[in-house]
Amino acid sequence: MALLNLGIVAHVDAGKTSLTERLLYESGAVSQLGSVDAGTTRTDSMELERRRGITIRAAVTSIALGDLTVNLLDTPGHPDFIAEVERSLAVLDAAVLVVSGVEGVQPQTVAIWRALRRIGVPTVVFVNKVDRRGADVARVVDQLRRRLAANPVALTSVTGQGGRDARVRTVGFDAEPVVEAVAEIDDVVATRWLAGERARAGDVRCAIQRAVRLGRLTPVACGSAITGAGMPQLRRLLADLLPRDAEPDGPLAGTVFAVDRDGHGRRAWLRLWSGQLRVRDRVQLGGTRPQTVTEIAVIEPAGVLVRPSVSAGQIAAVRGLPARIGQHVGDPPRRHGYRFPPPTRQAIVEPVDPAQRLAMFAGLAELADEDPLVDLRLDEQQQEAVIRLHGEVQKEVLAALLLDRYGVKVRFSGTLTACIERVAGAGAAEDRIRERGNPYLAGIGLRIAAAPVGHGIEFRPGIEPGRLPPAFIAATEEGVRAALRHGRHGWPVTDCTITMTSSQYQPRQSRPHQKFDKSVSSVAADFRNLAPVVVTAALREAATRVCQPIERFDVNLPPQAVDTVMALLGRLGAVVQDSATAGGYLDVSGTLPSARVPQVVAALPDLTGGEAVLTTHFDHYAPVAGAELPEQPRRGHDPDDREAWFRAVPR
Ligand SMILES: Nc1nc2c(ncn2[C@@H]2O[C@H](COP(=O)(O)OP(=O)(O)OP(=O)(O)O)[C@@H](O)[C@H]2O)c(=O)[nH]1
Ligand SMILES: [Mg+2]
Repeated sequence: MALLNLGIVAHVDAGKTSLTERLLYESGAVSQLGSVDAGTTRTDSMELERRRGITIRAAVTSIALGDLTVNLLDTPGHPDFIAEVERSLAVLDAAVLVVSGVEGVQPQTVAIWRALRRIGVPTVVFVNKVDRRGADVARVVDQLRRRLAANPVALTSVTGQGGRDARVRTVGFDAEPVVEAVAEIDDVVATRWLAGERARAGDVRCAIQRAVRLGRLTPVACGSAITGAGMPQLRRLLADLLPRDAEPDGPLAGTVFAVDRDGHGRRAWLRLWSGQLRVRDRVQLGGTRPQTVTEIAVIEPAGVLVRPSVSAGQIAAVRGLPARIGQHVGDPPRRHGYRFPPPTRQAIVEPVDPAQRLAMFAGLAELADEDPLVDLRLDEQQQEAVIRLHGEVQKEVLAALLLDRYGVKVRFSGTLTACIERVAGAGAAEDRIRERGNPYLAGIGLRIAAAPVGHGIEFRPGIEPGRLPPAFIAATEEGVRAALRHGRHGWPVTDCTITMTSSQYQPRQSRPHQKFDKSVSSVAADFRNLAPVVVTAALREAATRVCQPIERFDVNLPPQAVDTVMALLGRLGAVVQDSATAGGYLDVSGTLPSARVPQVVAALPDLTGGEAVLTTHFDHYAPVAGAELPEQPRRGHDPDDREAWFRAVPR
């Protein structure tokens, strides 16, 4: 049976969850149509999602469209949860980009569209809410062309839009405007078209299918998830136009895109690209030891069903693997990664009742394990938990999750700008066993060097294979990564390569009848604990620069406010790059440090009589120094005090 993993993506409130629910209902997967507003949809199943009517976590369901099984991934639209979308994109075969027929293309639509194109996900656009007052499908199609630079082809038409009776009709593949649009990008159709012959619907359909795969054409359908208008047409387009790959045979390969917990424990959600995974198979993930799969539940139109195995193309919830989001089994197909903007703010989380500190740490650690969005940085010495954030809603969600699940009430320190540290040059350091007060039975040499922006942290076990047991290499990497979470100035270090240049260990003592003796044999913890000391020394030589996030802003100013707002922007360190007048208003765009955005947002309503609209999004990191350095929420121990480190982490 052919399979399609289809993402439903869009800006917030476009109707993704309602559309998913409608597709489930129309295909018979649910017998009653759920509603977001009543908190009864299949995919918004978290208590908090139901209460707030927004999607927070991506959720998978499945429907049958004729001989095609479609797994639907309903994703969140709120920008605070963009990382969740990013993970879903990594496992999709195709996507439906939902755009509200009333609100039209939004900044978030643009961001998601760019990501889809960059990764090469075939996309169909669904213009939703044609039943709502103010809906204008033609305007949205025009926005797709102008703001997304898409090549849209409308395959449905609507009558009576803006009211409950809006009706959607199919536009045939052989209709004049469709053939004309396709002829522009397809030679087969163009040849007939130019010769004045009548186009064959089958040819046009195949041409669209090819063009969708290459991202050269975007089919557009419209309708309403609430009234059901346009659903038969959308279902047909999904079945007709999107790729259905034959199930590939081959070695086992899969990607973990979500982790959650149910009443029976932890589950890793895996999309299998090729091969087959069976219960009791032993699987290796990352550098860990092979683990045994204890249960497999496959997403099928009938539900999430416990099965003996999962095959290529399918999505399953797997138990037994300590998998983290983003990890791979085997060698998955290479996809061009796409990273959405990083979180640019951070806050300290504290229990309201100090006696709940341990319970809070345990809860946060579990949440961080399920959701890398909870970028938790535990400061063991100061017992603080710092969370990196995309926005305020994320705080609320985290607080509600901690309360609902773990009974811990928390509060946040004021939100601060989250900086990073970039490595300036190159540095190296080495610690050997029993030298310079090294209390660990481990010797490590490390070289650290700056890498291009966006490279991330790359660890290279540069020493000859076999020189050091793999478990010790893995422990060193763990220690290195942990150390890089706090650079010399306390911010996380990114974009560098760390190469292991030397190693020493004491082999396990294996005299007969003698028990393993930790005092004379190296253990993984020796490497995990020593690595940060060596990293810190190498970083001192390499030096790091603190960089702050800079946002791009666009603001639309009424004439009487131009002078005061421009003066304010100048004072706050904005760089104006462009300005143009339109309809008496001045459109200004440029860059501004993230840390200053709240001040602009707070001042604008008064300065402009509530008339200015400001939008901002992350642009880049730029070095910052001196008085401009944003406030640090916390300081760790002195990075150069080796003795303090050894005392804090005894062997
Ligand atoms: N009139 C009308 N309302 C709709 C339609 N689709 C969704 N809505 C309403 O729009 C609101 C948002 O719908 P959702 O389905 O939660 O939108 P979403 O895109 O999943 O939202 P997030 O997951 O929070 O990003 C709800 O109040 C829905 O009832 C539609 O076709 N017509
Ligand atoms: Mg939703």
